[in-house]
Amino acid sequence: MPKLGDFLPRLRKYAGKDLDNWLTNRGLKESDELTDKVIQDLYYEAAEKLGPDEAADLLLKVGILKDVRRLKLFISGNGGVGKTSFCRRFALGVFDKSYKMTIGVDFYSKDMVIDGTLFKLVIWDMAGQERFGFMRPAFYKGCSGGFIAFSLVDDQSIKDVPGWVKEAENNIGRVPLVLVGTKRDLGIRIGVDPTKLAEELGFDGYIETSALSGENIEEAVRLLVRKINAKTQFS
Ligand SMILES: Nc1nc2c(ncn2[C@@H]2O[C@H](COP(=O)(O)OP(=O)(O)OP(=O)(O)O)[C@@H](O)[C@H]2O)c(=O)[nH]1
Ligand SMILES: [Mg+2]
Repeated sequence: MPKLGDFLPRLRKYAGKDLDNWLTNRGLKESDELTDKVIQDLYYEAAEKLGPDEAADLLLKVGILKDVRRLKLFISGNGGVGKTSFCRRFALGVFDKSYKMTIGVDFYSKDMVIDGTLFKLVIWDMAGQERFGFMRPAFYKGCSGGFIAFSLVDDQSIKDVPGWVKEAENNIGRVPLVLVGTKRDLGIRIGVDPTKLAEELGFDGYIETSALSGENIEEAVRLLVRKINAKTQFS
């Protein structure tokens, strides 16, 4: 794997003396391997100084980033399973114990480096309550893939997963879908085997998460983005 130091001379041509501050602010060293995390830290630091677009352009130009892609994703599933909590943990790094039902739809953005590419992600957080069903179709439009969430401690929520798959398919056809079992920190209390269900319904993956602890939240996003990338790379 290449090292950060391999790219610093070129980067310095554009960033000048500021570069040393960027590195120290994030605790980055020349000897660091160029992992997604290192690239992401450098990008965020550069974005603070130059703005996100210029920072991305710069890292592309010097060959640290392979590509920049924008993706729109959605998360659906029954009311109260933890969709908003998933998004807030992912995009903002926070968790809230109280429940504020989503009215209609909300969205969360985050830039994430995956396999050397900067993904500018927007996740549309759909309200799960029945009464908002009429609003959701408009928001599936343009999504490259999505999460369908159920709670690992709510049996009804996993029973309703096929309905959510159908709703997504009716609105955007077949796109990569990842099944997300939420609230893993509370244990497992469901009568359906999620791995089997995911296979039967043609999901592209299944993952268990906790927005409370943060477990597997980034991994879930990485899983979905990789599936989308693999399917769209050659089309
Ligand atoms: N222990 C635990 N509680 C969670 C977790 N995720 C969400 N919750 C709680 O579950 C409740 C509902 O979470 P939300 O994220 O608002 O659920 P939602 O799916 O967005 O609900 P709607 O907007 O009505 O569709 C809140 O009280 C959260 O604090 C988790 O990982 N662990
Ligand atoms: Mg919500």
